[in-house]
Amino acid sequence: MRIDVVSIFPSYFDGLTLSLLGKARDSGILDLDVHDLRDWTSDRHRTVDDTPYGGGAGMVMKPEPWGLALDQLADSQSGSLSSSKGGPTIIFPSPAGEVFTQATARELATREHLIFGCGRYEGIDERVFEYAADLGEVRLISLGDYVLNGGEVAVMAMVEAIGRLIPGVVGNPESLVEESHEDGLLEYPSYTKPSVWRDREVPPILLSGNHGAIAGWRHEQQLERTRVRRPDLLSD
Ligand code: 6GU
Repeated sequence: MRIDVVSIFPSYFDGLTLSLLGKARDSGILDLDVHDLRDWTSDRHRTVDDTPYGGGAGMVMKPEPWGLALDQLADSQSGSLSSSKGGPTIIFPSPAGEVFTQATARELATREHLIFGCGRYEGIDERVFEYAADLGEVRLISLGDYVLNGGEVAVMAMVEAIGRLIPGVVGNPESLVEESHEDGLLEYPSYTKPSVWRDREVPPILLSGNHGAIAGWRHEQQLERTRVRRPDLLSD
């Protein structure tokens, strides 16, 4: 999979390349490139924003650097197993977008080429989204119902969630299956040695060696936790 990220703060993403995903990059499974939007400006001040037409607070990101960035990055790998409409999947993180879930991550992990465009200021000139729709499939995606200063932190979360689902990125595929949200339920509680710690015992069933009973208990724990903490997950 190829992932391009465009941002005016590319160094935000240094951390991504350190972790789990660093290995995927080294092994060639994931080709992750972070780009500085200002590389597609041509004025002396490398300007990426301007005042909004119609007035109002804040600044809006100018369309020209985004147009050049998308032209170059969408071209750099066209064809093959990309979005449903051909071309890359172009994702703009936005609190006004669809909410990102594990299902979104699973869907995007099957794509050949993702481009993330991180907006700052009050947003990006609306025509950029229309233009991007001619190059690939455009998705506006939110991390949740709260406001961040820009898309960078959201994109880091999305790239990590997507990247770890690419076959070969997480060492043991079973560790993917038994996680919160993979089966629509929260994860069951885990314990390790010692069996008694500060007068607290590990649930005896886990020491029983009865694997069927343990699986049943874990599933009950998942249901109960989900009922208490996230009843919204059970209601549909
Ligand atoms: Cl994707 N961007 C911004 N700026 N704020 C957010 C968000 C994204 N998701 C939740 N809040």
